[in-house]
Amino acid sequence: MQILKLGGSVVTHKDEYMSAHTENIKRIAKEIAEAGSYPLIIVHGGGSFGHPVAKKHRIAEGMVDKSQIFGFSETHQAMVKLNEIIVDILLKADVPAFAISPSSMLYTNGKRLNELDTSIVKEYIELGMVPVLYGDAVLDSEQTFAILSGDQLIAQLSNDLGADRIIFASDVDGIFTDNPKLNPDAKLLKKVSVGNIEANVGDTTHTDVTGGMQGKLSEAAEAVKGGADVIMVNAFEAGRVKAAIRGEKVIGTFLTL
Ligand code: IP8
Repeated sequence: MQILKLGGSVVTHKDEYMSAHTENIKRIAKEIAEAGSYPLIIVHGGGSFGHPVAKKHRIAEGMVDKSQIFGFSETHQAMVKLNEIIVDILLKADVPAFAISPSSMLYTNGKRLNELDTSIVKEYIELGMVPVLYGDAVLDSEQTFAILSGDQLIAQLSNDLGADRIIFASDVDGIFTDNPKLNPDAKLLKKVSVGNIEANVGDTTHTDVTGGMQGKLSEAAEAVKGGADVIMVNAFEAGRVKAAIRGEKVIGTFLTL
């Protein structure tokens, strides 16, 4: 079983409020269909849908004021809208996608997922479907509500369901020796041990309420420790998502123990 994370920078125009990157989503959907490698779970990030809304209403900090409940709902709605666009495109591309809303099946405890009932996800997989989940605004037992990142969800799904491979698709080739957006001499690292990650991936945290790339790496480390192969690829380069799903040689960074 594989899990594909479609980062917010891949499925949305990050600098345009609530603007889906339909062109990218269509190409990637086609690559997924062509790869034809199932079982597969897709998890997508929030990008310019979930993050700006969550930030405006300070949802990640939990409930401090009752008026935030509208913002909590709006954050979830933003994610539902993005999820609908993605699932519609996947279905048109012949990927048997099925939308699953994380906030309807789980809650966090102090921003962390502790127990996750994966039986529903498992049943959809057994039916031959591709569950499509996402980072979401969720109930939290300590702070009333919280933002669950798609990456945290992936780490837990991977460990509970025994995923063989996780593919993190983003807008960068992987992890570099220096920030590639500032230093043209920065070199891509083909392998990085999760024990000594000092990521140089550029600043992706400007609107991310869930910690950007650093947050992603610490969640990915959990999945690596759980036994999954983890690879980071650039989804803006045609063919890389398809090759990664097929387990072929591809430009990217492998995370190891
Ligand atoms: O982009 C966060 O998911 P992420 C989703 O995977 C929301 O961190 C609701 C901001």
